[in-house]
Amino acid sequence: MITLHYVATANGMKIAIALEEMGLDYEVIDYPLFEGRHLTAEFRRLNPNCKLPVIVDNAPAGGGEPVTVFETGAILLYLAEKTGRFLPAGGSARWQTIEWLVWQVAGHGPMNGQAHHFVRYAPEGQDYGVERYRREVVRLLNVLEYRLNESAWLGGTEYTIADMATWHWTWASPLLGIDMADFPAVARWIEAVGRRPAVIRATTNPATALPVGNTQLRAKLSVEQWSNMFGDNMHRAATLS
Ligand SMILES: N[C@@H](CCC(=O)N[C@@H](CS)C(=O)NCC(=O)O)C(=O)O
Repeated sequence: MITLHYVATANGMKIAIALEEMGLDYEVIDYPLFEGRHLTAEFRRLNPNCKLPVIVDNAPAGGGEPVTVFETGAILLYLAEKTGRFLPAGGSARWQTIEWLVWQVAGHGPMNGQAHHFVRYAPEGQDYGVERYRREVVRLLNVLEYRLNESAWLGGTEYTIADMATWHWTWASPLLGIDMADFPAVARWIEAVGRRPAVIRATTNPATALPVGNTQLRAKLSVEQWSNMFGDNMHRAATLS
C-alpha cells in the first residue's frame, strides 16, 4: 500500500494518474489547496520543501523500511522503476522519456505555475508578469506541438511517465486564455490521454478529482488562503523544524 499525500492540482494529478495506470494499491491523504494543512513541522519531515504531492511506499521492492519520495519527477521515476512500466528499459526511448520528463518538471511545470499565478491569482494589473509567463507557455506549447507532430507520445512510440507528467498542466492551458485551436497535435494528444481508462479514473474519483473551485478563471482567496499559498504562512513553513 502506498500513501499518497495529495493536493488536487496538476502536480498531484500526475501521481494519481501514474498510480492508476500502474494498478498500484494506494490511499489518499488530501490537503485541500488553500487550507495550508501541509505547512507544519510534521509534513516537513516528509518533504523539506513543504510541497505536495509526496508518496510513502510502505512495501518497497525488496522489503525494508517505508520509502518516502517527494518531487513529481522523482516520484514518477520511482513508481516506473518499482513496476517496470511506462519507462522503456533501455536505448534511446528510455532517454527520450527522461528528457521530456525533465523538460516538464524543470521548465513546463514551473512556467505554467507562474502563468497561472499571474493570470489567475495575482492582484490585477500585473501586465508584465501576465505577458511574460503566458508567452512562455505559448512557446512551450509550440515545442510540444513540434514534438507531437514527429512522435505519437512524448517519449516516442509508447505512452510513458513523460506524458503523465505533462498532460494536466497542458490540459489547463485554456484557463490562461490560450486557444488550443493553434495547437492541433497537442489537442489530439490531450484527448488521447484523457480517454485512457486510468486517466478517467484519476480525474473522476472524488478522492483525486479537481474541485470545481480550482478551475475557475480568476480565483478569489481570503487573507488566510492567500497567506497559505503565497504569503507569510507559506514562507514560515520553510523555517519550521
Ligand atoms: N516541483 C514540485 C512542485 C510541487 C508544488 O509546487 N506543489 C504545489 C501544488 S501544485 C503545492 O504544494 N502548493 C502548495 C504550496 O505551495 O504551499 C513537484 O514537481 O513536485
